[in-house]
Amino acid sequence: MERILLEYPEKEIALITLNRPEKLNALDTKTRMEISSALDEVEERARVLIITGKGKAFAAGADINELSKRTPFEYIRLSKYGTWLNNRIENLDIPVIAAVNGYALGGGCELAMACDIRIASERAKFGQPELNLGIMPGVGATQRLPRLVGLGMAKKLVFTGEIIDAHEAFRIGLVEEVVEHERLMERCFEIAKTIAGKPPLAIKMAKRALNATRTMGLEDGLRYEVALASLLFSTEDAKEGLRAFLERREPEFKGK
Ligand code: CO8
Repeated sequence: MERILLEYPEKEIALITLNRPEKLNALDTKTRMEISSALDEVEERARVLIITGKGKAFAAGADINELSKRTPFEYIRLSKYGTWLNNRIENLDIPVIAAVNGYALGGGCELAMACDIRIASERAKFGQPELNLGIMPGVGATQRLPRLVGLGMAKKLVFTGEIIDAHEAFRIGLVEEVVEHERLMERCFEIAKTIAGKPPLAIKMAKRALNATRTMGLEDGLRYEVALASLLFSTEDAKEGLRAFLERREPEFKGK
């Protein structure tokens, strides 16, 4: 891998670091392909994934240099591939935490939004500045941003290209927590460890049910929740969790 680092710093916790700091981790096709192949491994080996960026950016967007060389026809493939990759992250069987260490702009903000949880350093900055370049968001922002911050706020950010700081991102619901820059990774690992201690099948089913809110109405979503919850109830982990509570001991989950 040239554009990313893939590590397992803690048991069952994977860390992907976008590693092209000299270009503010701009997301070119090579980077996206490396993320994609890392995901195949991570989904097998880890219970939680953290994505962050090296240097002063999480990712400053799609690689403008690469974009500028593409024909409209070639753009379709880029846009579809970036969208596919963000969907793959969103639908990964394990939770994904974005540790937003700096600029998360354009495609970088879209990548953060595809993650399940966003924790921002006080140095993080967010925005969808595509319109300044005469283009528009192409890998998810028009759909994910309104779902997180509301349609009006999403329109304001996309139409103005305004760059907002981490506290404003927290205020509007774009990130779940803001922490001191030095504590960013510590806090993300803290959350990751808590999640990794939960029964993995329950996490998987709960993530599926929660993600279904994107595509299902309330009635269908509630039916889907009943189906998944009923399936989960038949697992060994469910029996173990309930029994351990009654026996006043810590449960030992096996992912079965
Ligand atoms: N693409 C390529 N290179 C970049 C990018 C980028 N998005 N952002 C920064 N860089 C490069 C700079 O060109 C520079 O390289 P070099 O040193 O070789 O000249 C290096 O990174 C450092 O950048 P700056 O000198 O500009 O750093 P500053 O601290 O002065 O500024 C900013 C930081 C404000 C973040 C500034 O770099 C900036 O505005 N970057 C562009 C942000 C942007 O417009 N992002 C949106 C890109 S478009 C997009 O994401 C569309 C998504 C949909 C695409 C669908 C197909 C995949």
